[in-house]
Amino acid sequence: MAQTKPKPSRKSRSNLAKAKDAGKASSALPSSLNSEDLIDIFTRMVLARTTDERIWALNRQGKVPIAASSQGHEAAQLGSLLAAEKDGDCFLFPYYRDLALKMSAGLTPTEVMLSFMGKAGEPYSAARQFPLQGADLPNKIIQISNVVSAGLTQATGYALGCKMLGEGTVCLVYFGDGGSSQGETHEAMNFASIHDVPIIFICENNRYAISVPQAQQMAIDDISSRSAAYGFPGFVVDGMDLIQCYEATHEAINHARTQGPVLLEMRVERFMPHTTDDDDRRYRPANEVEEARKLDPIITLANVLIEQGALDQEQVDGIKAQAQQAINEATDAAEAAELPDVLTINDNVYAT
Ligand SMILES: Cc1ncc(C[n+]2csc(CCOP(=O)(O)OP(=O)(O)O)c2C)c(N)n1
Ligand SMILES: [Mg+2]
Repeated sequence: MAQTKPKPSRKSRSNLAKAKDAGKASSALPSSLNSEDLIDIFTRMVLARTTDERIWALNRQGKVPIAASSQGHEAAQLGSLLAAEKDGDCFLFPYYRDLALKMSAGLTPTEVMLSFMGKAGEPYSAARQFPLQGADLPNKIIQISNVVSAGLTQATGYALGCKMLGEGTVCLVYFGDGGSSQGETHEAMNFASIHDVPIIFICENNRYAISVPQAQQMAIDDISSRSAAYGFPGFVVDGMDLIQCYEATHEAINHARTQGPVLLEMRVERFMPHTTDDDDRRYRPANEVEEARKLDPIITLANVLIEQGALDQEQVDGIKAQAQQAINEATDAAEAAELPDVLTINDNVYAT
C-alpha cells in the first residue's frame, strides 16, 4: 500500500525561523530587549527560586501540605512572560508547575506563602483549593487547575472569544510533556487550528510525567512535531535559555495574532521531584539531576549579565540577599496570619 505523503502546513513558518535555533545559550540581546529588562527578569527569577526553595523547606517542617516546584523551568516561564509583557495584550493560562510565572506576573511573596499555608487572604481561591489554583484576574491569569491539560480547551475558548470580539489578545497556555498526550490537548489544538485561534501552546517538556519518562509516554522525540497534524507550526526551543524563550515567544505572538496557533516545545529540566510527595530517587539515575543543574538558568543568566558588564558578582549576590530577606518577611507574615474564618465557608459558593 502506498504511503500517504504528509501535506505541507497550510500556514507560514517563515516568520518563526529563529525559534528553530535551539541548543545554544544566547548572550546577544534581541533589539526589543535591553540590559534593564534582563536585570529585572533575573531579579524576578531569583525571587521565584528563593520562594520555591523556602516552600520546599516549609513542607519538610510540616507547614506546607504539598507543592510542585518550578525549579529548572524558570527560563521557559519567564522568557515567555517577558515577551507577553512587552506585547501588552496577552492572557496567561499557567499550570500547576508555573510558580515562577505566577509570581513574575504579579503575585507577591506574602500571597504565595499565604496560599501554600492555606491562610486567610489567599488570593486565588480564598484558600479553598490546592495552593495557587483558581483565578488571578488582576494579573491576567484566567484559570489554573490541577487537571492535566484542562487549561488548553479553556484557553482556546477564551482566545476564540477575544478574536470574535475583534480584540487583538493572544493567549499563552502552558502544559507538560505528559499533558501533551491527553485527549483534551488534541481537541484544543484541532479546534484552535480550524478557527485560526490566536493562541500559543507552550509545552514545558521536562521529559517526565511524574515518574514516567518521555519514551514511555510517546513514540516520538519532538512534541513540537505534533503541530503538523493540526496544520500549524511547531518548534523546539532551548527552555533553559531565557533569551531564546523570549525570542521564540515574541515571534510566536505575532504569528498567533495574525495567522493562528503555534506550538512551542520548551525543553527544560525538572530539578526537584514531581511534587513534595514524590521521591524521584526511585526512578531517576543518581547523576541526572546533578548534570541538569549545570544548566541552571539562574547561573546562565547571571553569567550573561556579568559578561555584558550589566552586573558584577557583588550585585548578583545583592539580588540574592534581597530575595532571601523578602522571603523571610513573607514567611513570617504568613505564619502569623489567621486560618480562614469558618463562618466564611460558604462565601463565593452560593449567591445570596
Ligand atoms: C486529567 C488528569 N489525569 C491525571 C492526573 C494526575 N497527574 C498529575 S500531574 C501528572 C503528570 C503530568 O506530567 P507533565 O504533563 O509532564 O507535567 P509536569 O508535572 O512534568 O510538569 C499526572 C498524571 C491529573 N492531575 N489530571
Ligand atoms: Mg513533564
